[in-house]
Amino acid sequence: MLTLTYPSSIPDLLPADTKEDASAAQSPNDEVIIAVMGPTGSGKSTFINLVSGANFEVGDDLESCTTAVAISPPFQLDGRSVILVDTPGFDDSNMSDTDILRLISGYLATSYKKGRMLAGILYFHRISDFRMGGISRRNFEIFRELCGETTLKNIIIVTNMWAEVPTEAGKRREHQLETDDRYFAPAIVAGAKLLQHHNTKESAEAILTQIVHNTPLPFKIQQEVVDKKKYLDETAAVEVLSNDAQVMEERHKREMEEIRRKMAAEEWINQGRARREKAKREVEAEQQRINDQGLHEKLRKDRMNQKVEARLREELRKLEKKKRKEEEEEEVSRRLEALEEAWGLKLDMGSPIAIILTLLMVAVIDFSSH
Ligand SMILES: Nc1nc2c(ncn2[C@@H]2O[C@H](COP(=O)(O)OP(=O)(O)OP(=O)(O)O)[C@@H](O)[C@H]2O)c(=O)[nH]1
Ligand SMILES: [Mg+2]
Repeated sequence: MLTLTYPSSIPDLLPADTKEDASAAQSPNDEVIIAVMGPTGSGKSTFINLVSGANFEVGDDLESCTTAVAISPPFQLDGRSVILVDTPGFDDSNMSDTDILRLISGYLATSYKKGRMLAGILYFHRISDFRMGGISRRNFEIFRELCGETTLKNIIIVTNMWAEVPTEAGKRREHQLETDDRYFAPAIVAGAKLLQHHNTKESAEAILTQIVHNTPLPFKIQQEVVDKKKYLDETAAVEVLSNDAQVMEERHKREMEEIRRKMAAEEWINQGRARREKAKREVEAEQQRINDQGLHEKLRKDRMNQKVEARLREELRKLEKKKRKEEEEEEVSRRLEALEEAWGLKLDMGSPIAIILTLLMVAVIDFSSH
């Protein structure tokens, strides 16, 4: 028995002509190769062990079991030498679906490159599953993209675990799977078969008999990767997966964007607040400066005004004094003239009598002006 394990990077680098192909040693060209695929825990390894005598590990708990592509020993069936290829199931508890697809497509691509074509694929589905939910449907969708349309006649959808469900309920589910467009109906219409497996060797052989004489056809992923030299990431099967991954990535991106936007908005608000506060402080400082300056100016002006006023007042006082003196002098000379006239005198202004009279008159004038 040969077990092939493909590092996850190999199919990424497909077209697979650069990697050593372990599958080349698997069987002579006349051997019929049939791959067994389906969700984890659907009974693939159990089926292969039962019919081929292989001893693949079978899961007995909730953990996924098969983690690599594994080839059964050849066994005889209906005159043909048959080998079965066990594959890890999607929804593995330890590996991502992308890694599983890498393993499977890595095997399919390299064996196809070596001229080993599959006679068909068995796709396992537990009839005991009372629902074929989104994940099961998506798994089958990936499988469909891996196979392509034209090879569906080489596909058998195997329902098993019939003992786990009341017969009538099982039949109702089988009918629904067969006829409902959300499930297997489109694939069946396109040529796939739906067969029951009852966990016996005879039942397993009856299923394989339906496929061993098929004309091997290249599956879509083999054509994409080998013939069209596409990278695995560009294949339709990966697209189904990457749609999920894309949705998650986009959601993640949106959330990150939202966080970034909020942070930027907060930063902007904080910066704005800081700018406003700074501007406010500057305005206040400027205001203060202007006020201080105004006060100084006012004080300066006040001081200046006071000085001017004092000077003006002094000037005025001097003028008034001068005017008063002139008026007094005028009055004195007017009165002296009146006296001269009254007394018929002609006073010499420098004479003692004139001085005495003048002083007297000044005193009188002063007295009367007060
Ligand atoms: N009742 C019943 N149990 C089965 C049948 N086939 C498998 N089982 C049980 O289902 C469990 C899982 O079986 P496996 O053969 O390991 O399933 P698998 O599809 O190879 O799982 P992975 O390797 O994880 O992908 C085991 O406990 C089996 O004993 C069946 O036809 N009927
Ligand atoms: Mg297994």
